Amino acid sequence: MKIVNIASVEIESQLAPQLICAPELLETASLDDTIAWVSEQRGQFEQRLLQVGALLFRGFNGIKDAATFQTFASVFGSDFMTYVGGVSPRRKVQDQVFNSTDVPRWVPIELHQEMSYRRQFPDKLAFFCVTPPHTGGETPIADMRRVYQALPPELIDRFTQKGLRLRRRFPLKSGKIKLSNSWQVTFQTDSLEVVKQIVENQGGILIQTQSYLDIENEITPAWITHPITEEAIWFNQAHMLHKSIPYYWANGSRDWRHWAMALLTPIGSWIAFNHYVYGDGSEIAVADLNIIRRIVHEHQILWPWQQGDILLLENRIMAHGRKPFTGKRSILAALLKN
Ligand SMILES: O=C(O)CCC(=O)C(=O)O
Ligand SMILES: [Fe+2]
Repeated sequence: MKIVNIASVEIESQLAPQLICAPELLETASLDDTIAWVSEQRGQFEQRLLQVGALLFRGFNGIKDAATFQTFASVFGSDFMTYVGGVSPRRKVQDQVFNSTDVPRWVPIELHQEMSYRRQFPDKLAFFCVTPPHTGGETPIADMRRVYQALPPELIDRFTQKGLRLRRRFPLKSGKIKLSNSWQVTFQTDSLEVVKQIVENQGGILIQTQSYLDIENEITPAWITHPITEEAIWFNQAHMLHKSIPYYWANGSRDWRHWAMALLTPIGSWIAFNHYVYGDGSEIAVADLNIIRRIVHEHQILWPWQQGDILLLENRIMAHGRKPFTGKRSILAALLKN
């Protein structure tokens, strides 16, 4: 088949996500032809990804399910990453493909870079829209290089000096009320010995008490320098994985469930939590977290999903989240190493 140069591909916006519409001959092409074309252009796509942080592939009709999406995603990475130790509830739907974070539709997911609470995180993410939501349900994105530039320097200093740590608590025995993933699901094992090994290999600490499994993740920096472009990037999830988040959602919300959640937080966050502290164990000021939340919010970009869309993100540069939605919504995800 004829390979079309990327220069002739329609590019509709200079802003992220940069829309890559399939050339006409690819609209009815087979999977093999689609993959051949994308592979041919990979170098140029990668270059753009470093500039804008997000590409949105539209009209690539050869990609129609989890299996074909996995093949597409594999063009952009040397390997896939597992999700062992991740905080989101997600199920595997294909060897290397998961569903996107499975939390109730009224819960907003704050913008974040995937697994930035770990020293090992994916370089890229790919999302595939199987079923778009009826209303809402966008995957907002924000350029975290710009967020870094916009943050007050004194706040950056406070975070830089101590570094950060994610504290996690799991009930030892999962009760009837499921607040979050159990430790068995999170670490994909039934053995506490294996969990201990995983945590300690990553430089974290595991403490087992009578009722709980308390984990302190390894210390991570608040921001990083991009290994290729050398730009500074705000890179942590303290504004999201923190006991103050339900109050932030409730503030100004007309959804009673956000209020209910805030009211239940004192009990819920005793039983299970994901909570960032500074590297030395001291608490982060909520006022600082609210500044970060506001600045991330100011930088978010929204666009509506269409069925068949594939979003490719540079995971260091571009944060992503999820807006509450109505209707059925099915988005698949793959985590990639460069
Ligand atoms: O459902 C989405 O749009 C993205 C949710 C998310 O943060 C994830 O799956 O990593
Ligand atoms: Fe995510």
